[in-house]
Amino acid sequence: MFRFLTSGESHGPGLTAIIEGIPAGLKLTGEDIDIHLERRQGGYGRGGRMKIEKDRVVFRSGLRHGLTLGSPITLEIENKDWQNWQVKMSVTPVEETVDAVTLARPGHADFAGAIKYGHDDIRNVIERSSARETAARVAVGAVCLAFLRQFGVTIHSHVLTIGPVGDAANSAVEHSFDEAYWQQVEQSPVRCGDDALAEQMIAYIQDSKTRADTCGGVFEVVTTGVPVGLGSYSQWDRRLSSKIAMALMSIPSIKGVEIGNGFEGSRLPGTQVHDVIQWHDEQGWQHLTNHAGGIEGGISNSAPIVARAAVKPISTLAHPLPTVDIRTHENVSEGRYERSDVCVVPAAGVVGEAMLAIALTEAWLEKFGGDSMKETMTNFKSYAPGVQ
Ligand code: EPS
Repeated sequence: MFRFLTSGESHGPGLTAIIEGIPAGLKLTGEDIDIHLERRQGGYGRGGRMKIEKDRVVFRSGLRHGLTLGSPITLEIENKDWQNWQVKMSVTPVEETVDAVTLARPGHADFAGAIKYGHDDIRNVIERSSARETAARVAVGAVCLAFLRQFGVTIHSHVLTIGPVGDAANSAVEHSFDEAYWQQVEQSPVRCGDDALAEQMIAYIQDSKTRADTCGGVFEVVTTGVPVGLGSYSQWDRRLSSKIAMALMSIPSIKGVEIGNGFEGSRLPGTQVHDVIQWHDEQGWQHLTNHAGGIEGGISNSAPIVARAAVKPISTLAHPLPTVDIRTHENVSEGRYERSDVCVVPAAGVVGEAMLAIALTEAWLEKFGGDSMKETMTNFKSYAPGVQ
């Protein structure tokens, strides 16, 4: 069974993840993880914090001489900003007076979190609900990606819209196997493969900043190399589509998820939505189109898996909305601002890749099992030829 937990506060000493269930014998290096940590830190529209952090992984367990042992893998990422927060975030009582945060930011976890846990200082909520935690998930996802790569799986993401700029229905499904396209995405500050559109997106982020506002958008994740047969229709929670939807929906700020042509498909007649199946002597089974996003009946069908997620605008606003003081219950016309990002959609796409890698690894190990990479590979190879 594959599972993981993360821990850590945004301005505490660091983030930790413990992964269980990755088979023994997988080759893993710090660079496999760091490259994705760096990608997550980038993207036009990030705030001051990313100038402080330089996320790098430290392995604390589960590896020996560069190979996984089959034991729990512990990953740590340091918060460099901790240096500036040692009093405010001390785990032991401090003599200094630390101002409490009492104004709840609309749209953040501040209000519901404070009421739920009985906190009268919203700092106690902010620290764990912060999207800083996604750095740990990207590290876990990078381990999963290293695992999936052994079987020929690729995972890419790109940004389709920022605010009103772009078209969320403009899928990159035709670029699924086009490495040049994905390299172009990596070069773009907004992770968009269309240069003209990327310029408009950047201008919109700049404009949002000038207006002291924030902006959201839609990213898409595209996966190739997944064979027919991951997931199952036999129970609701075994559907691959359920696992992917949950994985993407768990990313902070995500308010919508669709697989394949999702919401657009609901407006079209069935004859224009379903993908015709054919047999080709050379390529084997093939769907002529991929509106289903690679999943039918909750099972992967070997076509690229395509999922999109809607990211709401960041809720920390330089021009704060009216809110309430959770201690005094006083309604105030303007809430509180603290340093934040203007747009995180490009970074969220990188987190989306990680969450897809996590969902697929869970489904992969459910299907193929194995305590060692050798065993998992043998199981995979004995199955794969039968379905090509
Ligand atoms: C975040 C607020 C900002 C972001 C942070 C998420 O942090 P800070 O309050 O330190 O300026 O930079 O994102 C990260 C730290 C990160 O690594 O992505 C929030 O409130 O969610």
